[in-house]
Amino acid sequence: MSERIESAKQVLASQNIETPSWAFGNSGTRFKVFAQQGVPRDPFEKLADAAQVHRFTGTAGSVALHIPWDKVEDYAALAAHAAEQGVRIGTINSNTFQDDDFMLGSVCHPDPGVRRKATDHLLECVDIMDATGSADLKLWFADGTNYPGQDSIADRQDRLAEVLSEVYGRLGEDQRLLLEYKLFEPSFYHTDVPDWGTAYAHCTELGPKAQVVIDTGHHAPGTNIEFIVAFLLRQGRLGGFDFNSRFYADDDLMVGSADPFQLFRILHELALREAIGPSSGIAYMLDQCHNIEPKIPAVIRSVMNVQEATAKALLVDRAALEAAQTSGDVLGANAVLMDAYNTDVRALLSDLRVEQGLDPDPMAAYAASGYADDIKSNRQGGQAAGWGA
Ligand code: RM4
Ligand code: MN
Repeated sequence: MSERIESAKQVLASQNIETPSWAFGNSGTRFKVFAQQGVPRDPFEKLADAAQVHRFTGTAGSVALHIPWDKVEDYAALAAHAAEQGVRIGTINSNTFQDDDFMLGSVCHPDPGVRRKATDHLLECVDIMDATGSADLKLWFADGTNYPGQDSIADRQDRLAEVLSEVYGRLGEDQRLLLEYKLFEPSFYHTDVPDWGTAYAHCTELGPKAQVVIDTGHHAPGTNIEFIVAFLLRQGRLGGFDFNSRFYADDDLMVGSADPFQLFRILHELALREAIGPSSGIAYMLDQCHNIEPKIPAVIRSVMNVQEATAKALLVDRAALEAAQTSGDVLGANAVLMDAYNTDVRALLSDLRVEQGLDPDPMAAYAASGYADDIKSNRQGGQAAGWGA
């Protein structure tokens, strides 16, 4: 056991969990956005807040941007600002869901002019990646239809493939295209990239730099997400995660809050294949928004939830599991997994933080830092950042 604890700590020390810039801005439901005090007014302030998460957890060293929400004049200056704060700019997320022209879709739109506009936006995102040094372009499309007969489902697949291939061709040597899928919303009859199979098929057609992203909130209830993880890992097509928690749909709440056991099961598949550290090439990202809870501590808590699930997954006694599996010991195999899940890993993680020169309790350390009060008093005036819908 102590050997497993030591090697778990090593992996945990190398883990990076990317935070989303939009988690720090105001957000809400379609009913109401409850504005919070001290919210960032621009991407520079979002990066400063994200840096706090890294400061207290030591594991959130990169921050995803969303374009145009995080549009700035000078991306090199933004990257330099990130570095000054101790973080770096990670994935660039595209946004083809908020322009009036995209009412009937973006990359799948029947009008080639609208598709051109959407494609140009995606190409602009790659330009931004060049300026920020980002490796990943993350694509999520709100495309789909609401009514049978509204558009040709098959033609829309062709249009999608054509745009993806143009964007793929623009990627640099070390850049990747991460394709996200989502079952429904904002379209409810059909979605153009509804599931992992569709995303996988398009990625395979494109080439090795195209990979699938699993957003944990984008499935039908009851979907076995760990199966998708295992399948994509085996095929070398798992590009990353957008972690969050769902209870009904795409809730985007704190990862590991409603179903920590699901998060553990996902991380178990990854631990089995040594796919947790940065050398795995899998981007571990959060895609969350914090509507009623304070944002920075919510992101800190989320990072800690991922760390706890990871630690438990790393503690699985793999030799005992394999022995039980090969001998057909159903209950024994299940017990090995549950033993790890039921282990209290909080002390292990506190020890690791102390070894890393961090406070053992990131939530308390952040609360004591005074940062929350500082931003409340310093960020007066201006327009608080939000989803800009
Ligand atoms: C989408 C999708 C994308 C994210 C936006 C904010 O539902 O999950 O990853 O960029 O929301
Ligand atoms: Mn997402």
